[in-house]
Order: sequence, then structure tokens, then C-alpha cells
Amino acid sequence: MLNEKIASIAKLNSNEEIYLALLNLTKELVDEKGTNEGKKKLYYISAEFLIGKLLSNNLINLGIYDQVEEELKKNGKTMAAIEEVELEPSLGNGGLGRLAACFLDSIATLGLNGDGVGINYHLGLFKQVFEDNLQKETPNPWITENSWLRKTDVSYEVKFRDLSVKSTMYEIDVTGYDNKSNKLKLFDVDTVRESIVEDGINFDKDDIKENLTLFLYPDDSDEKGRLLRIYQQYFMVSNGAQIIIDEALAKGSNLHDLYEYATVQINDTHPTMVIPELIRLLMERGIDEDEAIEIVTKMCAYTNHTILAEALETWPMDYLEKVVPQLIPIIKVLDEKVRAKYDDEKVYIIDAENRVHMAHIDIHYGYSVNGVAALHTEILEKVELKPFMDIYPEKFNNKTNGITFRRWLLHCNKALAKYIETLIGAGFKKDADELEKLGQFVNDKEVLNNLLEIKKQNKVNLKNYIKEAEGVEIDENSIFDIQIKRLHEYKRQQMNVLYIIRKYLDIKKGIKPATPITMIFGAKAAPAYVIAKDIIHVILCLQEIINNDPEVSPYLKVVMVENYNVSYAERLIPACDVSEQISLASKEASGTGNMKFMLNGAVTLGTDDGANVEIHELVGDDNIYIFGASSEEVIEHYEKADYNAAKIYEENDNIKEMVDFLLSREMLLAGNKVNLLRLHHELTTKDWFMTLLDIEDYIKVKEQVFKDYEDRENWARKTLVNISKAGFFSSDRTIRQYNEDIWKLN
Ligand code: 26V
Repeated sequence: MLNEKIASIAKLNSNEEIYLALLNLTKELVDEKGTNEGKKKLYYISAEFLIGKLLSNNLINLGIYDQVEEELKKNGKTMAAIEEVELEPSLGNGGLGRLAACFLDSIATLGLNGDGVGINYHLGLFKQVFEDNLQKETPNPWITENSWLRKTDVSYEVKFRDLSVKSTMYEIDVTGYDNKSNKLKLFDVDTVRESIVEDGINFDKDDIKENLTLFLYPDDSDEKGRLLRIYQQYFMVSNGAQIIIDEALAKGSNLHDLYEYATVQINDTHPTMVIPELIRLLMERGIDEDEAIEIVTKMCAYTNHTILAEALETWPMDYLEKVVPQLIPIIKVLDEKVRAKYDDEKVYIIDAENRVHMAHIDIHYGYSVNGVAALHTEILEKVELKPFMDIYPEKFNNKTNGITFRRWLLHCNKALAKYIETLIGAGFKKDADELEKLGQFVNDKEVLNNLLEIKKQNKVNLKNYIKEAEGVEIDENSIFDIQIKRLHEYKRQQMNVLYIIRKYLDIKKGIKPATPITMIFGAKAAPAYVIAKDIIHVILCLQEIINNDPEVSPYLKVVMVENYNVSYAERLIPACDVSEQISLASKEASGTGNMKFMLNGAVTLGTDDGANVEIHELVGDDNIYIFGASSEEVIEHYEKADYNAAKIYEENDNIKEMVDFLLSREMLLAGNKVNLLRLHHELTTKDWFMTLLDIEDYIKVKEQVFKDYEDRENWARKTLVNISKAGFFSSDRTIRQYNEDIWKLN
């Protein structure tokens, strides 16, 4: 029956028809299999779910991918062509949103009863285009008439100070690998009007009914943008809180025992208002305030994803007054209770400037606080959140991030996955730790050679794609060195830029690399983040200068891919030789790209930061390249305020030469003086993320990486060790730990 259906779908004429039929078939199969059930349900509330395209992922999880592919082949079609029909939703910025998507996959795969709750942004994050070597933002519509969204008849009223909206809930199926499914619940309002967007991503920020679910994180450089963010956050959590209560009531809760029916994972502070909102709704339903607070405290758990001060949300009280006055008395009571117990203003919820510290609400009124990698959690406990750790040591715990191997190996690197299966059997698909079995082949020349061959083919595939998408010709025999992640100064794309400048200057002097190098970047910068956009500008200028220089381009190429997203990552990662994870130690909470690269046989060049520390421990010194100041040293520099970029720049001719190239004749010809000067000034005066501190060690170690690449057999051994040790980073492991230590779903 199913076989016949698939065969007849594959015979349809157009790719669009086939895509649509497969989408409908998936929905049917999901309905047949049913959803995970249980008394207690997890609600993973997040402002971002960077789910990527879903067709292949769902077919793999339903176990029919190979069959579909086979039938398509018989009819002269390919899965790749069908996948092209699907638009990628961009419902996230980066790691935090992608993590939420990997988690949903693992929650369903492990058969746990847990749904995602978020917002149905019509235009997502922006789509990035390059014009005159600059980033421009345009809308990224993704909702088509027939999409993965299923409209439900669930609708809630959400009241703001001066208006009220009616929501509509949509659901996207989250298929478990060889298991039942869960739902991603996305809330929307019918009154949103995409036509109010004009000129890039600008729109009228005043009309909340028309703009509420248009974009993810609208530009918050002005007050209206920030207020809209509060509207969005409250819209998300009020809907979330209402459905939590309704679903629990339907299962027989008397609300006094709500925590036995629901647990809420708060993904960063964006959904924090769910705490006062749940309290408010329980009070509205007759529960007294103290008890309501107790119930909610037993329900909510908080994940911290960054220690960067500028990313920790503190909302001015008067903003909250303007949008959600109904929460103010509750937030005040929550703060008063804290003040009555603790005499330390560092742990107050409302500070002396009348700002509300969202994370503090989560920590006091949640039952769990976790960081996302061992080092990150340690820094939270010992430094950033120390006053809270002193009060609630039992709440703190670490959950090192993970990635779903379905998407990041089985789907994106089919050649490698198939080859691994011939070596160690199919067990690793369900139990990622079985990858360790690959260890027996470290000295098997044939296996090592085959790994190199698979990598080579993946590089050819990427080369062809880049040629088509970017119009840039790269050499599959060069070393593919890749840095893909949001553009942020702490991630230090600018340090990689300085290396490129050094290489360019060397090649000009006649010092050529043994094997040509291709430096690949992918990154979006927040629309209002000026320096981040300047860094993109510099990369694009270098791309123009270097790729067009006949003396240099045979040895060095630079490509910054346009509109880096999940689908692009799926093409880039399998083709990577060197994975750049070069954040300033202590600043990258975890990173998850680092795990994806490792799993696909790239070797990491990185600082001892975030999950790199754990990768380092797993693969050992011989199979990773670590450089730079340690997190302790960095933290000390901040504490003593003794880092002096200007001094390093003035006293070191080598560094001065690289940095000054930003203002060279070549650069000024390719780029804009304003942008180049601004970045030069930033690096030579402030350099808050200490690029100049680590640059020389970075260059030294990177040269070693490229030297070691020449010994192909030994390099292949490093890639094999990386793959074999990647099992720990399966998000199945992470989710098992969340469930055992935090959610305790039955
Ligand atoms: C947000 C912002 C917004 C304002 C401008 C500066 C700034 C800087 C950083 C952030 C990040 C917010 C939280 C976040 O996305 N964290 C990421 O979470 C990933 C999943 O846990 C983790 O792998 C990344 O290391 C972490 O940066």
C-alpha cells in the first residue's frame, strides 16, 4: 500500500507536485503513527526554532527516504531537485534556535512527551544579500499555501495595555526517528499584513496588530523596536501559558497539581514572562498568590546561553508598564519576596534604575538553572551567577549541548554515513556512542584513504554549488578552511581576516603555501550591529582583491557565501577540512557548529572555549589545534582592565602591518573608507574581544595545521578520531540528561 503510494508519487510530472504529495504523505504517516503521550508534558518555549527544511529529515525519520529516492531515480528525478522546492524558514538567529530544533528532534526520537512553543514569524529573520561589498537585508517569506504548518482551531485572547489580539495556533509535526511524533506549536495573529514592509525590512512599528508576528527580533536599536519585542515575548508566553493550563485541565489537573502535568523549559530569557503570566492565570482561576508562585516555581526551568552582559535582558519597568501592566504587580511581589529574604542587591529582580532582570526571575522562580557546556556552567557558577549559586547550589547543573545526528550526518553526509555503516554496522544510527567502534581502524590505510575520498567528493559537490550560487570558482584540491556562525566580535571573524591578510602579504612576497587554501565564511550580522557589518565588508573586499589577483589566487581564495542558513550549513560542513572555532576564551557558551564539523571529519582549530574544551578532552592533543589565552587569563584581563590593544599594535610591527592593511590602497579601492577606518579604529583602540592578544599564536598554530595537512594519512587519522569521538555530542544524550535531571517525564 505504502510502496504503491510512493511509486505513484514518484511518477508525478513536476517537482512541485512531487514535493506536495510527499508533504501530504508525511502528514498522513505522522497521523497514523500518533503522538507521544504521558501525564506530564514538557513545553520547550523558545523565541527561535531554526528548523531548516523538513522534507528529507521527515522522510529519514519515517524510514522511507531510501525508498522514495529509489522510486524517484526510476523516474529520472532526484531528491535534491525535490528539496529545492521547499523554502527554508528562518525562524532563528543561530545556535540557540538551531539547538531548539535539534532538541525537538531528540525529544520525539526518545519518545518523550514534549512540544515546542514559539511564534510563527511570517518573514523570519532577514534574508541577506550582498551589494557593493555590504550586507543588505530583505524579507524572507517562507509560508506557502501548502506548507508544513497545520492550522488548528486553538485560539486565545492575549491582552496588552491598549489592545487585545486573538491568536491562531499552527502546528508543525516533529517526527521522531523510528518513533512517534510531537508538535511544534507556533502562534500567530490573522491580522498581520506583510504588505506593510517596505524598503528592505523596514515597517511601521506602531501597528501591533499588523506587525506582531512579521519578523524575528525586529531591529531593537530604537525604543519602538524594543517595545515590539516585549509584545512578541508576551504574545508567545501568554499563548503558551494558556495552552499549558488547558491541556493539563483536559487531563484532569485541578491546577494545584499543575506541576505534575507540565514542565516548562525556558530557552534563554526571551520567554521569562511565562513565569508571572502563569502565576497571573492561576490567580485568575482562584489560586492564592503564594501558592501560585510555589506551583510555578516547581514547573519552570531556565537555560542560560550566554555570559555576554549586552545579551542579558533587562527591561525598563516603564516599557513593561506600556505593554503588559497586568504583570507589574506580580513582578513587584516576586521582587519583594527576594528582598525580604536576601540582603544583596545583586540578586534583586528590580534594580536601582527600575530595570527588571529577566534572568533573576528565572533563577529565583524556577527549579533548575543550566549552562550549555562544562566550562560555561563553571563560569556561571563561579563568576557570572555566583551570588545565585551561593543561594541555590541545588538548582545549578550543566547540560552540554548536542546536535541531531539525523540531520547532521545521516542527511547531510550520506556518503560518510553509508561508509560508516559498512565498517561498524547500522547501530550508530540509534546509539551514537557506537561511533567509537571506528577507533579500530586508526591504522587501516584503506579506511583512511576512503575517508579522504569521501571528503574529496563532498568538496567537489560544494565547489559546484558555490560556483552556481556565488559565481566563485574554488579548487577542490585546496584546503577548505571554514568559519560559519553569526557575525559577532567575540567569535572573532576579524582575527581570521587578519590571517588572510598575512597570507596575502606573504604570497605577494613569494612565500607560497604548499597546498592552496580556500577560506570560506558564512555569517549574518544583526542589522543594527555596525562593526559586525564592517567585518563583513572587509571579508567581501578581501574576496574581491584576492580572487582577482592572478599572483595570489592560485594559492589563496576567499569566499563569503550569501545568506548563510541551515541548508547552506548542510552543504558546507561535510566538505570542511579545518573548522574555525576561534572565539575569545570564556565568551562562546558552547558552540554547536564545532560538533557538526567534528562529526563530519573536520579538524578543529580553536580556543579552549565552550564545548571545544570537551572536544579537546575527547580527541586528545593530537587531533585538535588549540591556541590562545585561557578563559582564566581572559577573565583576569577583564577584572584588572589591563588589556591594551593600542600598545600591542604600536609595539608589534607584524601586527601593525596586518591591521594597517585595512587602510591600504587596495582596500580603499575595493571598499568604503568609513567602514574600513571604523574597524581599524576599533581594533587599534578598544578591541574588546582581544583579537590582538591571540593573533600571533593563532597564526603560528594555523600554519602548523596547514603543514600537518600535507601528511595525508596522518590527517585522515585525525579526522577518523574526530568522527569516532563525536557520539557524546548527540542531542539524544543531551536530552536524556535533561529528562533524567530536570524534566523527569514519565
Ligand atoms: C545575543 C546578543 C544580542 C544582543 C547583541 C549581542 C548578543 C550577543 C550574543 C547573543 C547570544 C544570545 C544567546 C545565544 O544565542 N547563545 C548561543 O547559544 C548556543 C546554544 O546554546 C550556544 O551554542 C552558543 O555558544 C551561544 O552563543
